[in-house]
Amino acid sequence: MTAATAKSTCRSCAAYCPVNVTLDDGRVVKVEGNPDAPLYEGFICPRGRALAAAHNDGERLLHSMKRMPDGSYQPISSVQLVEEISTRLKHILDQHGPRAFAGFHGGPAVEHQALGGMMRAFLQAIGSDNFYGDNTIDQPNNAMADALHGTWAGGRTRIEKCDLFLMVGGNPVISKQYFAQNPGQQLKRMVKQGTTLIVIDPRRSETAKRAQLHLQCIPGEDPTIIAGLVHLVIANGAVNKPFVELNAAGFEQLSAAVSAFTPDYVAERAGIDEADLREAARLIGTARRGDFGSGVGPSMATRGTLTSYLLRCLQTLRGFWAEQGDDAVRPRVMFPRLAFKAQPNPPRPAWGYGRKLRMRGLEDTVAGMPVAALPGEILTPGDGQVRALFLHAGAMLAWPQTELVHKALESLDLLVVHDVEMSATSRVADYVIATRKPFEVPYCSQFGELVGIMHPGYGWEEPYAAYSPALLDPPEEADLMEAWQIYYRIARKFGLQLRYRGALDAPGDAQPLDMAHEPTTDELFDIACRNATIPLAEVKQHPNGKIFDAAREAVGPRDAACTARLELANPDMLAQLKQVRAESILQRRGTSAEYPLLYIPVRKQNSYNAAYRPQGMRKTGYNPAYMHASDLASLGVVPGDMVEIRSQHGAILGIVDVDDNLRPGVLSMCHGFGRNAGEDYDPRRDGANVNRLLHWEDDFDPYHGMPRMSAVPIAVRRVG
Ligand SMILES: Nc1nc2c(c(=O)[nH]1)N[C@H]1C(S)=C(S)[C@@H](COP(=O)(O)OP(=O)(O)OC[C@H]3O[C@@H](n4cnc5c(=O)[nH]c(N)nc54)[C@H](O)[C@@H]3O)O[C@H]1N2
Ligand SMILES: Nc1nc2c(c(=O)[nH]1)N[C@H]1C(S)=C(S)[C@@H](COP(=O)(O)OP(=O)(O)OC[C@H]3O[C@@H](n4cnc5c(=O)[nH]c(N)nc54)[C@H](O)[C@@H]3O)O[C@H]1N2
Ligand code: SF4
Ligand SMILES: [Mo]
Repeated sequence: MTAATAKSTCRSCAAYCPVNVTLDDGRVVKVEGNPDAPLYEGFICPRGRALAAAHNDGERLLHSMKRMPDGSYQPISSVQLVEEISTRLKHILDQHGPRAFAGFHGGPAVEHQALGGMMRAFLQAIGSDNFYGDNTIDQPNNAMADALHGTWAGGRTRIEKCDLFLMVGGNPVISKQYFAQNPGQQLKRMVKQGTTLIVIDPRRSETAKRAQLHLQCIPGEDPTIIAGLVHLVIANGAVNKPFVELNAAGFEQLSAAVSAFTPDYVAERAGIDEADLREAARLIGTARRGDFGSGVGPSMATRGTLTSYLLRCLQTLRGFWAEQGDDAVRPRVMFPRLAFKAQPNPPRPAWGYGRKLRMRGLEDTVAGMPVAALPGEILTPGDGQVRALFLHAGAMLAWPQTELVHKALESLDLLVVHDVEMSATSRVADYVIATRKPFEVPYCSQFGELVGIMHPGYGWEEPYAAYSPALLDPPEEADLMEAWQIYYRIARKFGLQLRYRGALDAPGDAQPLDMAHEPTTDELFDIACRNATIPLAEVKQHPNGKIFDAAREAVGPRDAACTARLELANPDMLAQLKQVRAESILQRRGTSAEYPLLYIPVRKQNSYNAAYRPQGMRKTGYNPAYMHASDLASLGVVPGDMVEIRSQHGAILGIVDVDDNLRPGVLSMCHGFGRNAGEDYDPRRDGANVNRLLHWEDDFDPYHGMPRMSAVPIAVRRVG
């Protein structure tokens, strides 16, 4: 057989770049960008190219593994695995009831798109509400703020119509969160065409470098800065009064609440120039149309919901939402058609769903079940204790307070992890289910579209859709399962009838699955997409993906009967804002002579959270601890030196590097590195796990429970 090129899609992050895959004798030899695909301009990043190495990695798991009594792992056939897991789970459920089981839907869902639907179907069939996901250690602030403020039924403004874009604590050039299709080029073009880019970030990030104005703030001061901008926009007379009078409530209360956030107070507190703050307010106040985005920075530095809420209010004060007649952004393609209207969707409750969990009274929220409660729900005996967990995530390297997470996972009666390697998280599992690689499973853009409905940084502004079939079979000797299959196969053993549906379908719309003949992933896609605006069969005709003009929607007029209003004065948010203004800044920030620096997260091109890194991606096997040259000098260290980084909650060893784009006093380091609690790690080989510096109860959000994961006070000292 000779080499042939096939079309597919990279699923190594949620940008879903179309790729051309060169196959030789059923082996992936090369992965390149697909220049014939719309929107992406042939873009591919190093992690996409590394998919060839990822498919051929000799360390790949080809068989599922079972932990033996001595802690070692032995291969187990998938038939035997399903048998054993079913028996053990049945015993747990019979003894302790359905809530003893929890599922966690994390990063790998980007690759395995039928997983979420099947996990929900299984939970429903056994009667458990324990569906956990990443959102409450990521950006729950978006869903929370949308609920508290209300949303605009016309959607956001198309980027080419904006003469301003404000990015708060996000770095799309690297993360592809916002402008996901070739972000560097998109931003370059946008700025060239005259759109003003403002970035608020303690680091002069790759995105900030493209901005006209960069506010290089002290981490954790986003609520202060955004309140200051709201104040200035009001003081400058830049409120879009007709828009606000028609569409919003609470203007007077909001004005009063931000009045103490004067430019001098804000600039001093946030460590920025007052002139820059005023300039940002002027640009926001004079732009005719604009849009705002935010990333993990403000979300992780606590009070993320307040930051996002104030950003929504600022957008509303300026009327920066889609106008009647606009071409709607993110129209539904793989979901049922949605009418866009130039009117508000009213606020709705953001928290208080479901039952109270036993940890700090946390409960289900619009952003999902609080992950912050899960380690405690596992470790605390009594009714509601989680005893069996199926985990699709790199929890050991991605969840705060590593020691506690380790203790919790080790204490489970049954931990099942899906993986492609014996990762840090796999090494605490009872069973590791060996999983297929991306080109061995089909891809459908419905999941990406769903993520874009929940977070404005994802999905496609245009009515784009794509489907890629599985390109190759796993190696002959392999015995693998797709992530969703474990749920189906256990349900069959339990004699349960599963019902499957698309993520936006009503529960009553769920279709009974054939429990005698296992469906294929393609058949599950067919069910999930059966109400799509563009039939999946039509999408399949276009191997490069396609912009489907038939799915385009114009923003319609306001309903004559519409009385909904966007809320500018949510009492909880304004109470939090009052607290921000009243508090002792240093006490809240937590820096002191003992902990003089602040740790912040950063994302790099070559690593993706805790996700598997193929050989080609392991060049910098570790995660350097970046600091400004002036901080290195005052510590007496040079790049390559080893330091101890200590927070109030724990300490790690790191290898320092210089990054003069950082604000002095700030240290940045990627998460997703290091080894497990109790395992020795070499910071030059394995990197270090920054989650050891964090604690679930540190300055946590009272509703979704997310703790402080940025702006963490630390001390750094030289070792060795
Ligand atoms: N290559 C790559 N891409 C990824 C990922 C990856 O690991 N690698 N992860 C994916 C995931 S899971 C997500 S959620 C997205 C996240 O996407 P982004 O939110 O764009 O993530 P980051 O690149 O970490 O950007 C966060 C920025 O916030 C800044 N920051 C830190 N603290 C503060 C603060 O207190 N205030 C302000 N204003 N800024 C602050 C940091 O300096 C940084 O530039 O990226 C996704 N894409
Ligand atoms: N300190 C700190 N912690 C963070 C963050 C931070 O910025 N700082 N970011 C948070 C955010 S935003 C997020 S979204 C989470 C992400 O955290 P996770 O949801 O854990 O996501 P990943 O790290 O992408 O998960 C990858 C893990 O899944 C395994 N895996 C399982 N199945 C598969 C599969 O089929 N294919 C592949 N390739 N791998 C599989 C991989 O080996 C790896 O262990 O981390 C959060 N944690
Ligand atoms: S940005 Fe890179 S990792 Fe993400 S989908 Fe595109 S090629 Fe894959
Ligand atoms: Mo994330």
